Amino acid sequence: VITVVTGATAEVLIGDVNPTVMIGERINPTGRPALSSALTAGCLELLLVEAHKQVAEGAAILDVNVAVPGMDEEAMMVEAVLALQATVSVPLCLDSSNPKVLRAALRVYKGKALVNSVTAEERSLDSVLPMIKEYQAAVIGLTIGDSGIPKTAEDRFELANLIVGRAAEAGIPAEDVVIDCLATAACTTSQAGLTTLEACKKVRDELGVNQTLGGSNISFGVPNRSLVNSAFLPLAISSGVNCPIVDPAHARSVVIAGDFVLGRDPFGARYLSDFRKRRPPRGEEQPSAT
Ligand code: THG
Repeated sequence: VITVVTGATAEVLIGDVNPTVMIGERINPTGRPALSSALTAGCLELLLVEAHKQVAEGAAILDVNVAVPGMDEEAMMVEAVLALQATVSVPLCLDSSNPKVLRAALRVYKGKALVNSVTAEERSLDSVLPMIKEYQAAVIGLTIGDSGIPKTAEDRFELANLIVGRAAEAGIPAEDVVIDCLATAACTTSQAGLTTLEACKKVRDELGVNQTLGGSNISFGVPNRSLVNSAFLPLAISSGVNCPIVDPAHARSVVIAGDFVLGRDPFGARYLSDFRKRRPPRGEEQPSAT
């Protein structure tokens, strides 16, 4: 199954035989006071800087979340989408829990967006799926039901199945639904990572749809987060996640090496070209530690 999303000019294909697609997570004010105050002041400069940096680091899609408590999220989202699409060609992943904000973003979006997200709750399915159909977009389906995130992999799978089924009834094909089995902090439940990975495998094997995950959620609350994220990411990829939401500066090398060993990079062509691009010019190598 191939999911196609497009930006102002670029087209991105998500699928198991394609290289892993990184969705850049950094346009998100949560935990980032500098970005929050810039957005509050109506200044989009920092947001555009983050966009360009992430694209340079290999993000193929950019997640856009501009929810700052007390601010008009709808107006901010529209401004952000217009400014981003005027300067970057990559597709955007429109990230809001408010369907009104998502609709306003879709109205001004150029291309086929990835909408983040719909849940398995009736209220969400009823408001989000019709607009996905209307705007011919793709959508991320979170495995959250009426009683929250299920504790077992089986129950998360059932919610994924329900979302894909309800999307079909609304006229949305399975390739336009990207499931998110939800990574949660490993420090709160030690089985959290395993439960998520098990759910991902079941969704891949039984539904065959494409999958995303918040790759940095696993490490909330522990030191050296990027190390923990780097350990989790290849496991998620080998369990069926083919478009994780990540910080590309940290995830890029892991994703490229991971794709190489998982046979998604014939002859290691991408691995080698990335290595050559990043290698310092002759004579400027760092002395090795040994
Ligand atoms: N699934 C889907 N969408 C999502 C998530 C998900 N969107 C939001 C989030 N989860 C994924 N994005 C982030 C963005 C940032 C961080 C984690 C996940 C993060 N930020 C640092 C912090 O909060 O401490 C700050 C980063 C910095 O300052 O550099 O960890 O699961 N579909």
